[in-house]
Amino acid sequence: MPFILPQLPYAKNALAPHLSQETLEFHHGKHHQAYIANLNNLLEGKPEASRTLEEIIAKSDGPVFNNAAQAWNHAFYWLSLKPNGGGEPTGALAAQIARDFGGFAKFKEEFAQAAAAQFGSGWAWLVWDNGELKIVKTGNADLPLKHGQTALLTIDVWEHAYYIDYRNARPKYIETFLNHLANWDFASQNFAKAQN
Ligand code: MN3
Repeated sequence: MPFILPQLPYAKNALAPHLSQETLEFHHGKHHQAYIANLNNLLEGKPEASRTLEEIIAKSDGPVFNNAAQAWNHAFYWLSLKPNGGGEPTGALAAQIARDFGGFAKFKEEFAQAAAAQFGSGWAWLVWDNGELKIVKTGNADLPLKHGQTALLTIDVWEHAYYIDYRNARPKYIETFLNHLANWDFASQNFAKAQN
């Protein structure tokens, strides 16, 4: 059964004006779609084709890893965004952020810094790692799963994620993600699952 492009959890214009319909059409409809198509082509007729994305990511490298990881990363990224997102988490995740970063303002600052400092293409993540929250950045297709960490929230900082709407202004895109798009409900669900 070939891998299928997951549907966006909102309409293509639902994140405007922060991320335009055009960005979502290209980013989801072309870039994410291409990773899925490449992965299906690479795995055609091979035993890995029946494995889960996570299993393939754990055991592969090279082009198979790159396309499988990007398929996973993008599915996770779409869920890390929501219309009228941003703001602050509540409950257990908020308490843990206070414990591990010294407050949400500090978290926000460190997250924005990591996302801006990722040289070239990649991702910034909030992860659960060995009983503590951390902010990590990964290059190209690399992801927390490959390093024994549990992803809670991510921002895609490949240029294709923001160039249509923000041109070269990555910090502005990151600020907008934190203030208007970040899906803290999703991050809290991931945090709760990681506790079990
Ligand atoms: Mn992308």
